[in-house]
Amino acid sequence: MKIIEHIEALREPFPNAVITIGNFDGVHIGHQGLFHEVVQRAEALAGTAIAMTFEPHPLRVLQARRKPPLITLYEQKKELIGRTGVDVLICIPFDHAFAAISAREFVADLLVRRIGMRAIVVGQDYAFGRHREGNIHMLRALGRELGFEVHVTDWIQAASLDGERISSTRIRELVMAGQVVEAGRMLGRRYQVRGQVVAGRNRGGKLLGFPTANIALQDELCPKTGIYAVTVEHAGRRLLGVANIGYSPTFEDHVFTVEVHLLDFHESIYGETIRVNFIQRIRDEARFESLEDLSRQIQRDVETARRILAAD
Ligand code: RBF
Ligand code: MG
Repeated sequence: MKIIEHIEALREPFPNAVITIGNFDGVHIGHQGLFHEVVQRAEALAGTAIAMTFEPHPLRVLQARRKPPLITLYEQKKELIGRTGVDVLICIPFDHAFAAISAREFVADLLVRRIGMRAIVVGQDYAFGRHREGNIHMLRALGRELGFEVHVTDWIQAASLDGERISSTRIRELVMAGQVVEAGRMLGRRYQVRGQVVAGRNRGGKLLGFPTANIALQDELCPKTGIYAVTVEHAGRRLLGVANIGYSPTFEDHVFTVEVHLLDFHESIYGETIRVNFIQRIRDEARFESLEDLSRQIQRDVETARRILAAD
């Protein structure tokens, strides 16, 4: 997939461009359906499948106070869109100047003249341009005038799960409630966070017999506090682990940490970036009367995690 991150890099139109446009936070199964349709329509035209997105998220620029935590940061979003078969990802640097462009200019100048759009695939509630003044009705009128097809799909609605509508908002709620299995079904993959392994208090190994890799999260959306069975991706390897998210209430310092005890792993990975996939929540954090009690519970968590991960 070719990635274009500056409008100036759009030198000439793409052959028979089929486009979809959105924020695609989470790249969930509804978004994936949309990309699939774009790829198929582009193939039918021997054309180019294009996804357009914005960075930073427009709400961050326009309504800095309303700031839902992103499910997928840009780096992960690029990787996920890259796997859908789309040929080109155009990421528009979003700022107030871009937000001020009229709906008509956005379509006529950017999409049609510069990108070469022949067809657009959008969801039913699609709105675009200054003050979201452009809607499906206007898009269809522009399509007749400027010569492109408009395909309104209900992928997002169609891709419901047990009758529940899939949305980025719902996925955020599920992750924040610790319901990582349900979130994963809507994402079409496990919920993942990334971060660097940093020095912790050096307590887990010495006091409890369970050393942990403490993670400085890059991601904004962190699952509810508690213990989870996880898989960890590190340098192309897939490791198994059990994660603890929270304040370790057995101790007095009450520092929020995200840490993973890796199973059957004895290397030092300080400073390296790992990816943690949440498979299943095991329990809430608890306060223990003694270190021995906590240690015994962690041993049970390790066994529970092994069972969950073996079945996964
Ligand atoms: N600390 C607690 O105070 N309560 C817990 O219930 C608890 N559960 C844990 C479960 C696992 C699987 C792991 C790896 C750690 C857990 N911890 C818990 C955190 C532990 O106190 C911490 O790793 C050490 O104190 C090192 O910072
Ligand atoms: Mg640690």
